[in-house]
Amino acid sequence: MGFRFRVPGSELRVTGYGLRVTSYELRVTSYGLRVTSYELQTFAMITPPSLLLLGTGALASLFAARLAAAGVDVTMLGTWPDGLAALRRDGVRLVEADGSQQAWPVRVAADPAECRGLPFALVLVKAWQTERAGQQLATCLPADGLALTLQNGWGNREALELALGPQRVSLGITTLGATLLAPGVVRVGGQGPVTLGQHPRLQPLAGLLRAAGFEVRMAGDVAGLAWGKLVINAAINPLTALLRVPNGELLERPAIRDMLGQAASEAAAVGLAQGLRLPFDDPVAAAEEVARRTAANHSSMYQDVQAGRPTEIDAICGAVVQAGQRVGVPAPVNQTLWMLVRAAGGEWWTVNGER
Ligand code: KPL
Repeated sequence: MGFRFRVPGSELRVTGYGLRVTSYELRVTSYGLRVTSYELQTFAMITPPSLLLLGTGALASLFAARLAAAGVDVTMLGTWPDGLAALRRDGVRLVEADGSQQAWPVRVAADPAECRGLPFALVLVKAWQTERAGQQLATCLPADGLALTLQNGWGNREALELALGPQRVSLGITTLGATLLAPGVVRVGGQGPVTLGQHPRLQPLAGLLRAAGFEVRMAGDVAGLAWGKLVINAAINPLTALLRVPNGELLERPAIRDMLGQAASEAAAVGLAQGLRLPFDDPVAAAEEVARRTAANHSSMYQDVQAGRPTEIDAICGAVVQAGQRVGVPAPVNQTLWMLVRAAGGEWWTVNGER
């Protein structure tokens, strides 16, 4: 006499494939119950794509949330204890512009050794942390891996290339805005595309970003685009940090709107003098457009000053002034903003980079 049992849940998983027992037959014999036949089925296992994200700040949290929501296995590598603890405990929480919110679990790491083998890394740490990010990636990014920097400021790609080599680094920009409301909790602060430079290893990562709902554009001349983003940041970030106002407020005050324009024009002139092709003809209109599109957002520099953190002013207005000196284009408004933000931000280093 035999009984047939259906056992849909019995699965053995080996990398990439699984083996499932779909049914088996039991017989009662004089020795007791015996399995006399069974049916096996193989199946391909779908492992979710994985991504390493360096940083736990506003933009890093925004990218982590959108990617995790799209089913990407996100690991966030950071150094901020409060941020790491909140992300580990509650996941990353995204607050949409309409106030709706949702949290997604993410993996959290403080040690790059825990992140070995992840093929793609998105670098979203502050510009003054890039050198350390490069060292961390040097210990965990595979030889055929790729790190994409979407950071603010000038010089991030070069700092990463020093640690990883040019084949493992690609550059992109975004004018997306995001505000960190609490550790691990981020509010969307304005829409904007993610523009990526061409790189032979980039397509899978670009695909993940698209799947997560980002508007991804590819560009031939990403250095010009990155300087274009620098123009926007030089115009918006220091003024919002000094006046402690959201981006859109800069357009409401005529004297400040004028200064925003001067900072943008100077930065653009320095870029052009270096032979870069900017993504706009009118830098003032471009900076004002971003301030309008991200009107409610607190710029990253305003958030830094408010939290008493070092700012990215050296890599933004500082980079404009220094490049201007090399090509003989003065940038007095950027020079003033550079010094004022250093003073207002309580930066603990001096003008010469000495403590
Ligand atoms: O990049 C930004 C920043 O805050 O750093 C902008 C685009 C100005 C959005 O706030």
